[in-house]
Amino acid sequence: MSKWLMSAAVLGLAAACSPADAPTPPASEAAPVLSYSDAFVMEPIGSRDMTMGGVTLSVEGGDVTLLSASSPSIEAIELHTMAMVDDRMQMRQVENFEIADGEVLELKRGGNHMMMFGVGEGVVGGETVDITLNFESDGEPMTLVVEADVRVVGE
Ligand SMILES: [Cu+2]
Repeated sequence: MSKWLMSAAVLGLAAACSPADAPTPPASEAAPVLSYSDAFVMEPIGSRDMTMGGVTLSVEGGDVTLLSASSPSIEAIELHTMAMVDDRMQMRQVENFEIADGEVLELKRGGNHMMMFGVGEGVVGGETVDITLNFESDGEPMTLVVEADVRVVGE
């Protein structure tokens, strides 16, 4: 059998398993409900334009994946983990955080967190910052806008 024929056979197999044959979920199926608390951004120290922030997220009614975050006051937000590597705390960027139905994801100081770059001058203690969190659930995009309090280190 030639290579061309083989790939045609493979394509034929894939077509037989197309999503059109899969049962579609009932239209009444509700999307998961997201809620949050403790949303915060640390005021950058000194003249730095880099900081971190956190939020406690919970979900009911389905699994969700936190994909990204953005804010009009901040140029870029990354999702970071923190872990001990050779007796030293190290931060690492991750693609996403998964939250299972009924579970809670805590983004906080000293643990999983949001790393923020290009933080605007308006991000000062006592102010609030809107952060848009982008999720995916069962292939559908979801967003949640949280109002984060700007906190000052040591307060
Ligand atoms: Cu970080």
